[in-house]
Amino acid sequence: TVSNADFLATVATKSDGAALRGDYTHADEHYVVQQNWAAYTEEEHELWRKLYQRQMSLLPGRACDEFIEALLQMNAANGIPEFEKTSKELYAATGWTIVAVPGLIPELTFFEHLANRRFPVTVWLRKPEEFNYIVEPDVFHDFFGHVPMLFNPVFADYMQLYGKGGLKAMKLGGLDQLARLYWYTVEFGLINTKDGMRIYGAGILSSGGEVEFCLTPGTTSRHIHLDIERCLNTLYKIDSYQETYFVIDSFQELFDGTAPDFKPYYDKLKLGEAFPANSLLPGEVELLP
Ligand code: HBI
Ligand code: FE
Repeated sequence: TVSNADFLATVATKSDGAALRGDYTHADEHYVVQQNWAAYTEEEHELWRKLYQRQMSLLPGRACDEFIEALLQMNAANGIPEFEKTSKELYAATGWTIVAVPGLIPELTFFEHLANRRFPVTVWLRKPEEFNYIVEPDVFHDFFGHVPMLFNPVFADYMQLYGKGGLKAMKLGGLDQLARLYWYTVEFGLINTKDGMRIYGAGILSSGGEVEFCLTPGTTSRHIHLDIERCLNTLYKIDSYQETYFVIDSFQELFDGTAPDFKPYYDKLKLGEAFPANSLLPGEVELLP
């Protein structure tokens, strides 16, 4: 099995929109397109159903309740969903909407969407041979992995704050640091619950292998409590399962930690070396020994 961290790698590297998979010719100035739902083939709907079923068989007891409950309400098991329908329900729940995009979009545009409570969802679906591994985010990763969490009001506010923070980080030269926070929370985040540790990160939730791996005790991967400055300063792996998972106690903690101005962090961290992806610092506790 290959980690689905691989496909997220392109998020960090291909931000100029060049040579990306997907049809960018009909995109507007915000990189928004029509989903063109009628154009999906029956084979694609069938592939979606298989992806959905495989993932769903893994999620009970591993994904957080907020994710599973929202996903079930979205009624997305029967084929590639119509964005418009879920977008209306999402708007009613948290004021977010879904916009269709051709694939990866430039960072500035991505942050502008988030800052305005719009989540960009890629329209195309992976090929059957990419069932376990795909290089770029597709509709399954974006819709199945990301959209359910946007039904949670606190997480939804965090995502908007992240978008606003991205726009600020671009001006302050803090993008490398801030991107690590997205990676370790939105994509690969874990949360402590009364029932045990659970997943809320979309990169894990849309991946076959890492759902099981990330909650397995005794692996070489670290599970440490989220400290924002530590996270901003931690490198990540794009070609393997994560070597560090940052764990939160609540989504409120995530929101509160992100509310302060990050400029002092950027100014300080720019002067030093980032921590390797597999570091355990003095005083840090492994939460899943
Ligand atoms: N575009 N469609 C899409 N999806 C993303 O997740 C995305 C993107 N463009 C840029 C980008 N992410 C990032 O650089 C953010 O991580 C920080
Ligand atoms: Fe993603």
